[in-house]
Order: sequence, then structure tokens, then C-alpha cells
Amino acid sequence: MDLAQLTSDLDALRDRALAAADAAPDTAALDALHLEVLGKKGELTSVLRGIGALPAEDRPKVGAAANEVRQTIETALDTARTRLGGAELEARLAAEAVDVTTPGRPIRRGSLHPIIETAREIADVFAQFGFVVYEGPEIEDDLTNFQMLNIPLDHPARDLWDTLYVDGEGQLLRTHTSPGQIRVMERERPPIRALLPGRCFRYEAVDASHASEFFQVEGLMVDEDTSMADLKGLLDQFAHAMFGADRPTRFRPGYYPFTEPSVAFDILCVICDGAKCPACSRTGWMTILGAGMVHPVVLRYGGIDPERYQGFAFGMGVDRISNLRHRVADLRLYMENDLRFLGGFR
Ligand code: 2NL
Repeated sequence: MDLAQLTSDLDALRDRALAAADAAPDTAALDALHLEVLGKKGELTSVLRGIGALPAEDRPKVGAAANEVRQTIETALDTARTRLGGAELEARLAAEAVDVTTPGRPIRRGSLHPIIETAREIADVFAQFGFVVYEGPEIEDDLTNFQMLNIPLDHPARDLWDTLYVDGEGQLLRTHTSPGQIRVMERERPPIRALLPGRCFRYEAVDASHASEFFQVEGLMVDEDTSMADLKGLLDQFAHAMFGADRPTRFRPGYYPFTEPSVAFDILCVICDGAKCPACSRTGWMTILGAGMVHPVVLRYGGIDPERYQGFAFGMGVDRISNLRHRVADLRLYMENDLRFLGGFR
């Protein structure tokens, strides 16, 4: 092996590579050629293996010549790639038509959750009677959530609220928004017309009609000469605004520790109109909320003199109102946030 031989091998390699680049049918062939000639185990590397046999003074000359050959081949490959790539693109554009009439992907517009929407509808009705929306904390203390509502520590009525407790002495997740009403009484002087919407929590075995989280709206009115008649008139107006002016209503006796007397408020079943279907447990009626005259003890806890003022309060599960308005059977659907369900309310 001598300098002349190596130089002529390099020249031959270059000429062959340039011819192959010119003749390549497509860019894939160029990729293969690149690997074959210039790759780590390619022909150029093979030729240069001979360099070791040369006298030391000739080696740099071969090195320089080899670099030049590499450069030349790379340039030829690039030129061929530009030519072939352009042709391939032209061919694709000709073959693959774009249908400009295909409808675009629609951007889905957001909307309020049906529970929030219903809570706002409820608030809109009571706003017409002067009720103002307040909010209270979701983490409450035992005192405000229970004791000030006339539910002492060892009272059997505690069984009505299966409570979720939070780390911290006497801290819990509110079981109703009533503690928010207590806070309103403490802060405001009568006349009071307050509406308390909010998320509440109970320790429940979850099924179609029980969730561990639910949304409640409570109302409270305190003034001089506020009576049961005012409560009945207001709730009738509410039911008619929500379920139609001709929807029959009725009041039944009820029990809550924080109201006396207490009532349950029913509307004629929206499914069967009183024909006693399974949806109303064959009673013909559906309870939509509980209410009553605020217990004097609770007024006093709230800093209000029960000799001078009376009050009524009511509370409803928003989920329930929403179900009746939209005829939804399973409460759990609201929590799953499946857009196929939520989208049905638009
Ligand atoms: C229901 C029944 C009710 C109240 C809530 C209340 C609040 C205060 C004082 C007295 Cl501060 N009462 N709230 C009264 C009666 C019934 O809720 O079944 N809710 C889902």
C-alpha cells in the first residue's frame, strides 16, 4: 500500500458515490448510500484503514484528501436530497387531496354545573323577596354546627347527622349550612333576610340518593312579628316559581331541634301528579325542604332577643331540587363530572 494507491482508491470511491447519489431513485436510497459510504463501518473508513501502512510524512496528505472526499460526497448527497425531497413532496401533494370542506373540530364551550345553576336559580327567587346571599366556612366547630343550634353534645338528635371530623379539637366538616346562619345572626341586627348556599358533608354509605357531599341552601328571616304565615306564603311563592304556578303544595308537621314548630314542605309529585308512583314512594307528594320557626334558644345563642324578634328558617338539598326540575334519578351523576351527563343541561 502506498500514497498513490490510496489516493486513487479515494478518488474511485468519490466517483462511485457521486454517480450513485445522482442515480438514487428516492431519499430512502440516499439514506442507505450515506450509511454505506460515510457511515462508521462504511467504505471511506475501510479505505482509510490503509493509512497505517504509509510512511509518517504521507499520512497527513491522505487525511486531507479523505476530508475533501467526505465533504464532496456530503454536498452531493445534500443536493440530491433537496431535489428528491421536493419531488416526493410534490407527489404527495398531488396524491393526497385535502378536503377543505371537512368541518373543524368544535371548541366545547364551558357551562355551569347543574347544581350551581340550580342554587343560583333558588337564590334568584329569594332575592326577589329581599334575601341576601352569605357564605360560611366548610370547616366548622362543634359549637356553631351543633350546640348553638340546640343540639347538645349528648343529644340523641346527633344521630341525624353522621358527621365527618377533622383533626383539631372540636373541628368538623359542616353537616348543614345552618352554622353560617348562626354567624349571620351574630354579625347582623334584625331585620335579617339571609340565604346560605354551600357544600355540606356527611358520613354516608353512598347510593343513588345519598352522597357524602351535597349542596344545601338555607334561608333565615328574623324580624318583629315574623310568623308561620310569612313562612308559608314565602315557600308557596318559591315552589310556584320553581315548579310552576299551578303546582299544588302542602305543609306537614316535622321535627328539627333548631325550629319549633317544624314543618316539611311538599309539592305534588312532578312525575305522577299525585297518582302515587314509585318516584314519590306512592304518596303522591314529594318533600322539597324542611322549615320552621327558629327556636327561641337558637335566637338567643345568636344574640337576638326572642321576646322582641321571631324568625323562620328553611333548608333544602339543591341536588334534590335539581333532580326534580331535571328529572334525574341518581345523585351520583352530579359528582362524576362526566361531560356526557353535564352537557345534557345546556
Ligand atoms: C333540611 C331542613 C332546615 C333550618 C334548616 C335553621 C337555621 C338556623 C336556625 C333554625 Cl340558624 N333553623 N335551619 C331549619 C329547618 C330546616 O333544613 O332538610 N335541609 C336539607
